[in-house]
Amino acid sequence: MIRKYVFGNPVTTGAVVRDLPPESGAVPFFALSRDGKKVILTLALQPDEVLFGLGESVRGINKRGFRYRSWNSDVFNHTESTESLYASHNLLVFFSASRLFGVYLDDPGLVTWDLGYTRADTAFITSENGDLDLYVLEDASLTDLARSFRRLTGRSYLPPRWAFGYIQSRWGYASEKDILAVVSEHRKRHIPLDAVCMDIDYMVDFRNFTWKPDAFPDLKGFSEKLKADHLRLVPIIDAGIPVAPGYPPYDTGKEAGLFCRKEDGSDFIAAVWPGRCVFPDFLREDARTWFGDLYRPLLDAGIEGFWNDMNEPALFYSDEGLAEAFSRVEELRGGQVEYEAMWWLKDAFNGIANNMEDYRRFYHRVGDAVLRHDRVHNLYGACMTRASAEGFRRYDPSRRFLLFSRSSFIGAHRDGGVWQGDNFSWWSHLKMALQMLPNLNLCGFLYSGCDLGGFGCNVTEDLLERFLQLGVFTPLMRNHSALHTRDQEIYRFPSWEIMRDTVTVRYALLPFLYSEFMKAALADGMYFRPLAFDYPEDQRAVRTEDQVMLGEGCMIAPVLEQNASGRYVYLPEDMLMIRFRSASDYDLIPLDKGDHRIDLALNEFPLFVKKNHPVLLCPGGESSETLDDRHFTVLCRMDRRVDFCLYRDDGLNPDPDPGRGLARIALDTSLLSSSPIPGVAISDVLL
Ligand code: MIG
Repeated sequence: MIRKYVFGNPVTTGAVVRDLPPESGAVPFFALSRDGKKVILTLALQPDEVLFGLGESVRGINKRGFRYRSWNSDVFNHTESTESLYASHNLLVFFSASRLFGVYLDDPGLVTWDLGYTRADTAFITSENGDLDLYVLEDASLTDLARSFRRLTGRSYLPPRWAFGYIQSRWGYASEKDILAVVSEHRKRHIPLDAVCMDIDYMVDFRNFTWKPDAFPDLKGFSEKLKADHLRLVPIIDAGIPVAPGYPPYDTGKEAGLFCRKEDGSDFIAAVWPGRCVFPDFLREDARTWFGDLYRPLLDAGIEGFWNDMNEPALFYSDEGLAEAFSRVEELRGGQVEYEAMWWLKDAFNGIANNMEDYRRFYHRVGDAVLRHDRVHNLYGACMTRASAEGFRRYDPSRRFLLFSRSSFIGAHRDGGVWQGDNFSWWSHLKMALQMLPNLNLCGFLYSGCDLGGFGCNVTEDLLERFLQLGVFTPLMRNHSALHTRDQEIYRFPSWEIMRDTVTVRYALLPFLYSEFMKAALADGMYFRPLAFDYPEDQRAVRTEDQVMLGEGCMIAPVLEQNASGRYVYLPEDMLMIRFRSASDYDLIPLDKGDHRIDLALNEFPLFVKKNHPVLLCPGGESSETLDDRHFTVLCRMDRRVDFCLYRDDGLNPDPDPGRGLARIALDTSLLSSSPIPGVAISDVLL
């Protein structure tokens, strides 16, 4: 059951696709109060209550015990104390022995989630705007609730199948030559690879939709040449458009009046990579259409995938902010800079980026309404994603394009995936990435993954290897790193072979993982889930923070610690452990329900599988297009006949029929008699 309550005068965000009549009675579960225009929902938490949701946010899978703020932020430096990340996903599910319900705030402004922070036993949820649609969801199970929420907000984005291949990225690849070197190092060593990202260095002066003519003299020819080798280019696009008369996107956008404006009607200007920029008013349909069509030259050059960046929007500084900082400094010039003035001086420039004052300086025009940006801040990136997706659909409605964005809001899960933003080469960020994934899925973002190896800071070999072991299972499997950090491509390291072997596991599993993903997406389900969804009665499982369910029958439990030679794993039921070293080298070990210490050398990582749920391995390949997805080795711990459906399609059809494309596989218990491992069937299947 879903109930909707309307407060004030909400902005239409497009997050919800079902039109529900608003209720007139009191909101269940919560006490409601107001502070000025703020709406505050208060709830006494049950002692055993566990909270899931908030998609991209720091800390545990269970969100209880911290304060989070929905306010999309460019936070390269995030830590456990960071209240806002790049995205805002305002769904929270309350789960305890006595109740199960979810609350969703369709509110694009600042929302604070005080979940046991001010008082350990109380949740306070505050909408700063006070204008919102509030939804309360009740269902019999967590799984049902997640599905109801997806039906409310729409089906998840479907990426093309090649987007499940390994992607190499680095800020700094600046030419065909750089990219070819990356490609040839992978191909030469048989490290599978499907795509290479192009970061801002491919552009002329960081201007969107341009590319350096010297570095990419024939982009179309280049992309075709790569495609012949089953490789794709994935360029970045930023939100800002440089103020540069003569640069067509500026001229055409200016002419049509499509940029965000200040109160006085002039364009809002702030610096980002290309220098002083204007910002497309993505909330407007005409601006989205205009922007979506700007991708055409790149699409014409054969590009089939993009990543959208800086769309919180990130602002280095505004004209006003810069002027203010200088005037503060001027005031102090020549005087004594003592204790307090010193901090003041420092902060004059420190606080200049992504400044709240700047977010209050500009406006969006939607229909007749003029909305100050801070009221709708969290919608900006989502509307950019929508602009791109609509542009791709207009360009070629017959195929899927790869698209992943840094900033997002629920609703954008229909149009694209997300990467988890700038992380660091930290073990703690490896764990954080794992913990975010089930909550991102709950909020609809199935196609996601983190910067494997870490974006900022210098990675070490063991950390990259452990990141890749997580990445084997994340839909987006991309190694990405920042300019000036240590080189992070697999081939840079003496132990590249074990990393390559890890990537081969991804390719052996690719048809199976793709199938699990598509089945989840098409049925409004989740690819990653907290264990609580499968084992709601099991208190250990409900509170497990370092293991995650995958697809219908699997569970992952990556090594998250430096120098570990293994880890403890909790099995909520009897499972089969597949301990991988490579696509062709793995152990099959049936394990009983309970606690296990698992040895996992640096090159080993496990996949746990429920009984009577098969895992399919194909012989692999070096790209998603060349792998052999007809011959499989099927692995299954079983105690009855098993019927399984593998979902397959051309990987491009934008509107697949979930009922078709299912290859049926039947496993009979007679297979067990010939197996070297008691209770585990190992069978070759030809589809
Ligand atoms: O201010 O394009 O998150 O992935 O490499 C940094 C350069 C801008 C931030 C993205 C990151 C990308 C980087 N960008």
